[in-house]
Amino acid sequence: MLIKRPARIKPSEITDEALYRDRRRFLELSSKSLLALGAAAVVGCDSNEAVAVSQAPPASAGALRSLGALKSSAFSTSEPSNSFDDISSYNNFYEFGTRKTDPANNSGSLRTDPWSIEIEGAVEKPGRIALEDLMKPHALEERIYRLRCVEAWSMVVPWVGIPLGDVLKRFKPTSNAKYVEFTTLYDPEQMPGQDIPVLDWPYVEGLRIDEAVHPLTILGVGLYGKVLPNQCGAPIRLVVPWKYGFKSIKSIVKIRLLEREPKTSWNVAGPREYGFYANVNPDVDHPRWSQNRERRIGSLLKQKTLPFNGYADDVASLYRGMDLRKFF
Ligand SMILES: Nc1nc2c(c(=O)[nH]1)N[C@H]1C(S)=C(S)[C@@H](COP(=O)(O)O)O[C@H]1N2
Ligand SMILES: [Mo]
Repeated sequence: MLIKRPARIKPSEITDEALYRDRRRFLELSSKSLLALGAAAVVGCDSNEAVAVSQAPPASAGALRSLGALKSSAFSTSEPSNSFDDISSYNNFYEFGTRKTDPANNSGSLRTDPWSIEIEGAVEKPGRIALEDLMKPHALEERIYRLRCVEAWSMVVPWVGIPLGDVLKRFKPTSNAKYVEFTTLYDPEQMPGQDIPVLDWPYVEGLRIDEAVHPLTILGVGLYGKVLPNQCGAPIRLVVPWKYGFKSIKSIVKIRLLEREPKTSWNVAGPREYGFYANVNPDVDHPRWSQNRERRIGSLLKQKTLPFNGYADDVASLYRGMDLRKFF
C-alpha cells in the first residue's frame, strides 16, 4: 500500500530512519512526544510569542544578510556543494529538537544579535567580547569543506569563516593552554529542546590546542556568502572538517583554555560510542553501525568514507604515535 507522505520529507530522511536504530534515533522517538507536550503547554498558557516563534518559516538564502568580499582558500574542495536548501533543512541541533527538520522549523526563536563570547581560562587577556569586535580584524574566507556526521551521512558546505587559531592568538594563550573548551548558549526559552534531557545542557565540545590552531579549523559565521541561518549554528560555530560533525559545536558563547581535556557532551552521554577525538575513521566502527561508507545527502549511492574525512595529508601528523582505536 502506498501512503502519501508530506512533500517536505525527503527520501534521504526515510533511508536514514530505516537504516539507523541508534541511540540518537531512540532519543528522537522518545523526545518527539515530549516536545509535542511542551508545545501544547505553551499553547495552554497562552504565550502567543512562543507559538508564533515555533511557526516562523525557515530562512531562505535570499532573506539573509550578505557577507561581502571573501578570500578563497586552497583548503576548499572542488567537489560540488550541497544546495543551500539541503544544508539549511537537514540539521542536527538538538537544542531545537531531534528530528532533522526541527532546527529549521524551531530556531526562529534564537536571538543572535547582540551576541558576545567569553574567553577565559589559560589566557593572558581573558574577557567578554562582542561578536563584531571578535570578527573585525579578520578577513572572511570561503572554505568549502566536507562534513561527515557520525550517523554516516555527509554534505559539502561552502562555509564562510575565520581561522580559529588567528582568533585565539589575540587572547594570548599561556603555556598551560593544552585544550580548548567551547560552550553553546544555554537558554531554554530560546532553545526549547533544552527542556528535554537528551543531553546534559549546555552542549560542550573541545579540541586539543594543536587541533584548535590547525589552519583547517575555523569559526564559521556564514555559508553561501550569507550569514549563517539559525539552524546551522548562528551567529558563530566551530567547523573541524576532519572530525565527526558533533565536534562542530553551534551558537558558541564561551571559549575556555584548559590544561586538562574537557568533558564533552556526546562523550559524556555515550563514552563507548562517541570519543573525545572523533576523527573520521572508516576502520573504527561505531558499536552499532559501520563507519566504512557514507551517504552524501542528495545522492543515491553510498560512497567510501576516507580517513580523516579526506584531510589525512593535512592532519594525520597530529596523531602520530597514537592508537586511533583507543583514542577514537
Ligand atoms: N550546540 C549544538 N551543536 C551541534 C549539534 C547540536 O545538537 N547542538 N549537533 C552536532 C552534529 S551531530 C552535527 S552532524 C553538526 C551538524 O551541523 P549542520 O546541521 O550545520 O549540518 O552540528 C553539530 N553541532
Ligand atoms: Mo552529527
